[in-house]
Amino acid sequence: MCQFSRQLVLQFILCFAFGHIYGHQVSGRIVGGSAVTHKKYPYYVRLHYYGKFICGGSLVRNNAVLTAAHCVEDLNVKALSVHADTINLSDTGVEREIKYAMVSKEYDAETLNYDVAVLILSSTIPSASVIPLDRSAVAAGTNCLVIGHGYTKEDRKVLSQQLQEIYVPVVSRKDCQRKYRGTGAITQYMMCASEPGKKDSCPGDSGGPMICNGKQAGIVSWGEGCGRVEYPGVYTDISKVYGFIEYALMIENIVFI
Ligand code: 4AZ
Repeated sequence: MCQFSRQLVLQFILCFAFGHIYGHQVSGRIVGGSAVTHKKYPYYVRLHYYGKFICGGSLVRNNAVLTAAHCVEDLNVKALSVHADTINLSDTGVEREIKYAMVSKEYDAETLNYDVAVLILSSTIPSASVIPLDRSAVAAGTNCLVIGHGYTKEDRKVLSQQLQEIYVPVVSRKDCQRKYRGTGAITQYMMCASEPGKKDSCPGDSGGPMICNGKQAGIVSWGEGCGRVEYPGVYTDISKVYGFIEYALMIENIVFI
């Protein structure tokens, strides 16, 4: 849903042209992981809603966070906050509010196609460390890092107090489509990864980064259960939504006169 605001008239127009801008109002512990005991992933952020942890995210600029669209859809942007520089849920770390959130018009809440959002922070985090994005698709079999505070099992009982990390191999899109019973559920904007029955992402990890060869290649998005043998975790493929991210970060630099 697009929002009117005097200074944001141009953004409003661009909103129709490209995506949705959530201004003043908008709307998955890792399974088989190990605890992160020092701050080695300084680009990881937590997303909170009315003070409560909801999702992960990553700093792609010192004032911009990449997360999943399903983490922010229909939320009140004013009630969202980002917590950086912390690896324990009980630590506030560096906190920022959200100026606005951008979701592409391509995003489909039913299928989770194009599950990506860019959040512009109320002010910069000067000490921020950002993660570079991967413009090219990652080869099947590549071992990728996934981090998050999500559930440790699909029973959704316990969130990880301490940030967790896993390495999971990328599954080819074709194999993943087959595993999801050829329903067309796995689109060209998605990529899959898991160590079947052992390592996977889970609710609460959503929005968080998947890092392959030092670059962010995916965003935790969805999956059938967590850590199942038959179903890999599904991630937004950054190489396929790169244009949207670049555009969202670019219009943030436009000066309105
Ligand atoms: C979720 O609902 C979710 N096993 C995230 C990741 C996975 C499943 C569900 C992958 O946010």
